[in-house]
Amino acid sequence: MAGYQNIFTQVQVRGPAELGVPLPKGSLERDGEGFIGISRLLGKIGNAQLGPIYLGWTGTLSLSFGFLALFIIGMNMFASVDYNIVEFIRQLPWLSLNPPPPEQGFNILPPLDQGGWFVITGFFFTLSVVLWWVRTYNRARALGLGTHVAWAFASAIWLFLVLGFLRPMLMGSWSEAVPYGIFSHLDWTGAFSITYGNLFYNPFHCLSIVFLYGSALLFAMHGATILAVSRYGGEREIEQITDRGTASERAALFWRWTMGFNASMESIHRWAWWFAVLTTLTGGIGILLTGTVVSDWYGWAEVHNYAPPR
Ligand code: 07D
Repeated sequence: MAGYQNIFTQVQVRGPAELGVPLPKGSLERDGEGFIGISRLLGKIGNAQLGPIYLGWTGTLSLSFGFLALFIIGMNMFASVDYNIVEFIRQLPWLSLNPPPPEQGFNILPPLDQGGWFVITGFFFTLSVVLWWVRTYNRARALGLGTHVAWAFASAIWLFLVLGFLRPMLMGSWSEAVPYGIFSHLDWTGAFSITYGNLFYNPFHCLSIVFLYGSALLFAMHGATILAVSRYGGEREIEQITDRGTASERAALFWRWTMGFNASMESIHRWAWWFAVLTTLTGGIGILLTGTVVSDWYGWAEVHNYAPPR
């Protein structure tokens, strides 16, 4: 029976590099010739061919600003251990570039050692993320696709901007922003929850968790279903949508018979898209309300008969 299961890709295509469709007028050239040297390993998890990649202006600028932001973060961390390389590596998980202290308020550019570097980093990091968004939009358009990836990404950017810019702005202080560091951002998260009376009682945090866990569950169900019917060619989804007796129909029947309802080959992807998008959309709303509208979520929950009175 085990022989019928498949977890890793079984079939690999081998041949000369495939360069894709011609680009629309006004596009730049793609970079690279298409590398197939390590195809067997890559082919286990996806397409065996690496590249060519389309970098274009937005891609190049986005990567440049992203590396610049990372470089500033790294150099500040390096300075904090007196440029000692051993200590830098040893303490890396605990090093941090922190936002300006409360005294600086929402000062547009505080002194460099008072969070100035943090604000500059945020500027470049945001530029990098936004340019990457433009790239996802433009690449989709150039291929004649819908822009669903870009809009899903925009939902994540919404939460990113709420955490690092919009909420600090509404609170009138950069000190509210999330620090750049491994443990420091985790500490920030823990302290945020405690400061505002336990984030578990923020209904938008609840919603965000529902969609996050729901996304994982849906992904597991869909991934497993398609693998289970791949012996009938189920991964060739489109050809299967309307025909009887296909892998697609078996997959649908499996769920209808086990839980009474089945998504369709099309709608399962809408389920996935909405669950992922709503994770960060509801999350951003929850964070934006915290400290601005609601300062104690447990207290809020008591008033709304959502938590038992203390
Ligand atoms: C952060 C935004 C998108 C990011 C972008 C950036 C790059 C490049 C690379 C620099 C992820 C792109 C940039 C790609 C970077 C380099 C090299 C998306 C982000 C565009 N919580 N909690 C959530 C759970 C608790 C707290 C969400 C669970 C405690 C705070 C999610 C539990 C406390 C915040 C979630 C739990 C607490 C959250 C995040 C359990 C204290 C948020 C969703 C079981 C620890 C965030 C409304 C996401 C939020 C958030 C889950 C517990 C605090 C659903 C399962 C009680 C402060 N929590 N949490 O997709 O939206 O993030 O809250 O205990 O801000 Mg929580």
